[in-house]
Amino acid sequence: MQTDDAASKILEATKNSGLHYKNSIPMIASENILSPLVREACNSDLHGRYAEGLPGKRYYQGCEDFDTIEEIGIELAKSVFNCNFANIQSTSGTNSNLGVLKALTKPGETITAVSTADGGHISHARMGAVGMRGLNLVTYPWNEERMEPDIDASAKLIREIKPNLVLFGQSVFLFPTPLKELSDAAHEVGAKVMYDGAHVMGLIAGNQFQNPLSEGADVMTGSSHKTFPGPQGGFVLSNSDDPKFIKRLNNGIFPGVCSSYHLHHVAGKAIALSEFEKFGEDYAKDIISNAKALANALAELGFDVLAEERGYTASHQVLTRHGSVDSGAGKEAASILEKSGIITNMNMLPGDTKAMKPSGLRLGTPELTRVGMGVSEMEDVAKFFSRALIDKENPQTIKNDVKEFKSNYQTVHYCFEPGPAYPGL
Ligand code: DSN
Repeated sequence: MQTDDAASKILEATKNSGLHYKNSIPMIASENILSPLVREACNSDLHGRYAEGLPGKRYYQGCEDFDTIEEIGIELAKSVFNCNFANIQSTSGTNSNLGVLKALTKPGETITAVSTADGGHISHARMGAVGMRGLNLVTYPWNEERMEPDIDASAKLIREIKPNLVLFGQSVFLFPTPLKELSDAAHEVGAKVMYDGAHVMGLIAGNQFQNPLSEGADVMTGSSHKTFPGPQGGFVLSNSDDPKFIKRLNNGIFPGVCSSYHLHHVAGKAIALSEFEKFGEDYAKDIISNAKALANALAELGFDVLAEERGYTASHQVLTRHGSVDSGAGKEAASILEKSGIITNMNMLPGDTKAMKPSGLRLGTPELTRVGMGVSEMEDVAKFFSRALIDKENPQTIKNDVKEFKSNYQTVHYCFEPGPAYPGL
């Protein structure tokens, strides 16, 4: 292949990145891999095309076939998420959040959300989308034992400050949000309720976590590429039958925060939705049973796993603490694990105040589940953790063993045509 230096380096690094994941144990809770059919849609000619507006009401010619794709995708999203309205255009979870903030708030209004220190997403923060919309942010009192907003104190807060929008959902997300109780308080003061399900979209669609739209959320946003295993992108969903509200949501996305959106990813999302209809419930169940098995195995080996009293987790995530708060021990652990072939991320846990020196790790099971690992493999994974972090074995020896172990898990499952998980590598 004829390339210049830069292109060669980029292609080589791209291949190496793929090989890194292929030969590792990937446990970033927000990541996943594509099925062969979704990958085909994402690699199609659609990647360079434009379509602004909604199906049948476009600003460009040439959209007839794409209209078919988006119409099918919308119907599938409504069916998979059991709701009346779906917009599948947004290009990420944050982009969905920005669109909804544009639709439902005005600068200077007040929003309540989970603080980033307690696991809230960056787009819920002043430094992110909430700040960009010029909103006053008030964060919920947090129950550290239960790893959720303190129900009584948060309901009291909502009744006192009367926010315009009440936002729930986190990036560190072990347990369902007590939504019914808190939505009642929000609706009493005339606030709309928004639930950011980015991390748990697949668990919700698979009926294994909570059903925010029937527990009081007026709108749910989320990513299409975490526990919901599609291409990178977002969703905006609602059960409202108010056409004005729906129009505001659609307008929040276009022309609010997207002009063109990523048509190839919309096609990929639509295929992922159709695969999820058939395989999603099993996938969601397996992700959660793997997370529970991993948490139990790590705890038995002596790791400090959070939320023991609640059974450690009811989601795709497990949290472990590796030293005292703000010690940076989580960062150190993530680095040792990566040298040992295990990809994780450091994370702030209750008490930590420094994002770059946290004491914790956040571990996710979506990708391991997708390549066919089950409960017994979670015990194998926990043993690799123990060798790296407790026994302090030579990381390279562990990395070689991880590569051999992972060579047995190279097929993507829960899709129409199981195929190579890391194709072309
Ligand atoms: N920051 C991402 C995560 O890993 O949770 C979500 O956007």
